[in-house]
Amino acid sequence: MLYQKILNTEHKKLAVLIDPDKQKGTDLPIIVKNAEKNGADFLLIGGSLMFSDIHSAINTIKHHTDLPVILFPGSVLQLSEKADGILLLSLISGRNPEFLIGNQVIAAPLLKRSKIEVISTGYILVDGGNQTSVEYMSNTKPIPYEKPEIAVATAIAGELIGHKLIYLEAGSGAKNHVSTEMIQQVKKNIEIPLIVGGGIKTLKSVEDVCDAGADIIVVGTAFEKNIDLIKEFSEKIHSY
Ligand code: 1GP
Repeated sequence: MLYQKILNTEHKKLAVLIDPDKQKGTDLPIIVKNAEKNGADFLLIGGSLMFSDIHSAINTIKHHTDLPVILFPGSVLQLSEKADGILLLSLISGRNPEFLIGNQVIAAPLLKRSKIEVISTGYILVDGGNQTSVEYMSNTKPIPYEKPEIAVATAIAGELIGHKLIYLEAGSGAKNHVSTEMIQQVKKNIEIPLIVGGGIKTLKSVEDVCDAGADIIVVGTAFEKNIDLIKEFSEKIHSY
């Protein structure tokens, strides 16, 4: 079971986010091989909007690595039975019914008949200082950066509803990652694993989010710019 194997909170984990629109051609094998070699724990694949074909991107990934591939879908068009698992996201910080339950209903028949492991995830979008694609595409308002109490209440609600993970997200390419204050307070108030992503660009920010209590750290943009950071970030995360 992916959930038990990969998402247990005994050790912190690094997830590399692959956006097939950005990591394509020869870049895709390079980043996935680098991720495996340097100790990344799993790959997330997805994006708010996708022009590329997700199935062929997963084929390429699987050809070059044994790392688990977990869908992180921006829409139902990003479902693929070739993946090992899916973060079935419910955008619980928002009030858009399509992203709370509508798309999940559309996806349910395919998920039911497939062998993909489904990991129910309470997805919480937080303002990271700039408007991100996820904010625009989901038509939801992020939680204000300096309102950790709203994130805490949202995360508790997510856990009580039955989600297996909470994902605190500043959005891909965010100017600022979620504050350490917010991460700490959310972590203190939930039992389920906490994923943090969006705007994590430096070793110092990796250290800060780890110290604050993130169990899984997701990085995409920084690795697109400098692939050598995978090794650095992975070593830091696994030193905990
Ligand atoms: C986005 O949390 C992920 O959903 C990763 O964000 O691209 O900013 O690293 P970055």
